[in-house]
Amino acid sequence: MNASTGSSARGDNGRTLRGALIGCGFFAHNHLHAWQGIDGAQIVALCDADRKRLDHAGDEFGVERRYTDAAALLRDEPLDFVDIATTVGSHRQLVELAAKAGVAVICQKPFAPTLDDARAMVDTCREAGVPLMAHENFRWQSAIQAVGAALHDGAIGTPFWGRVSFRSAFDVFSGQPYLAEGRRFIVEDLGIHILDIARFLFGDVTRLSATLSRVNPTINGEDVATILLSHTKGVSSIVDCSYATRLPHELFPQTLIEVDGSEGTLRLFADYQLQIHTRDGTTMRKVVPPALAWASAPWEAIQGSVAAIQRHWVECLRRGVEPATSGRDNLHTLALVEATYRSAQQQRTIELAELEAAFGAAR
Ligand code: NAD
Ligand code: 89V
Repeated sequence: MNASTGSSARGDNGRTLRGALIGCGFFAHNHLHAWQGIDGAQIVALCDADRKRLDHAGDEFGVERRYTDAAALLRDEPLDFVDIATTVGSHRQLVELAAKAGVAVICQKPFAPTLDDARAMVDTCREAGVPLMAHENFRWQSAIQAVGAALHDGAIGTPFWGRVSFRSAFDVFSGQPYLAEGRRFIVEDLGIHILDIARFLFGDVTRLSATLSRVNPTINGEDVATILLSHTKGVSSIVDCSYATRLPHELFPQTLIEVDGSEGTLRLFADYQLQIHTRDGTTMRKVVPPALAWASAPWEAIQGSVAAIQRHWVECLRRGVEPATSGRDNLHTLALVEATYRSAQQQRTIELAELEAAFGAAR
């Protein structure tokens, strides 16, 4: 599909799906580039409350139909789905608008500011019969998918211990100034991805305990988090995140992974080196991000994952199946975020069952 020329490819089993993007800010350009490379879907309209941003994106991607009001967009455009790339404060209102209009929804992370909001969004979409996916893209990175596939194939037997680690000093604040302003920072914005990867690899969580700290004095929220998790499948894992870690070789946005299993070990080292060791020997291979013409350093892995999750969405819509990172699924990741803050604040282990009520009928 090519939005700039108006041409579009069709999926094998149907017409081209008509999508609209709401929120044309910093990250939305990755969504728009990715949509251009996905067969069977086309972004036919854009919406942003900020006219300048709207026109900038519309001109760059050749999308003529433009709205500053999401309600007007949903009233006037015949759509199959909306892709919401605004910041978290507007997510519930926009998801509910789409559900009311009977339009399927993708919603960026953090999916909602609270678990109550998230559950309400999931319930509203379920009642409206509208598919809902959280744009939780990190697990869709090619390196993370390769780790998941190796564990799934039993490459190291049964995992019993893991570590999922993101340590960096990259300046995220210049592109996303709002990240410096919130009372919460690294767990809500970045840890949410790393916790989701831990869930993806090791299964759901029964309890966790966490410590948080702030090293950078110019921001409001925490920028270091260390979380110890017990998973239902018997794995103990550590999720650690930092934006205060100056390394000789800056790794942003790489996630490093260690897994010990009954038959061997798996390591995802820096620069996408995947090592698997068993009694039979050691293998090492590179699991680099896909080469996308529009990718820009150092964001390639994230950009590849944006393309992958949006492709997954189109496949799921066509087949009528729930996306892996559905709104319902994301409640479990959001619960880990909430439990992390609660554990650090109350200096105790949190049983995830304490947050059970938050899942309600959405489970
Ligand atoms: P941004 O502030 O640069 O852009 C948001 C845009 O949404 C703005 O242009 C704003 O005018 C518009 N907007 C806000 N409310 C609106 C409404 N009700 N109707 C219409 N337009 C509205 O933010 P950003 O940095 O692009 O982040 C957007 C989202 O993407 C955030 O939730 C952020 O966490 C997420 N994000 C995800 C990744 C990732 O890898 N998954 C990376 C960066 C950002
Ligand atoms: O993925 C994100 O949500 C981004 C970043 C990678 C910079 O943390 O905010």
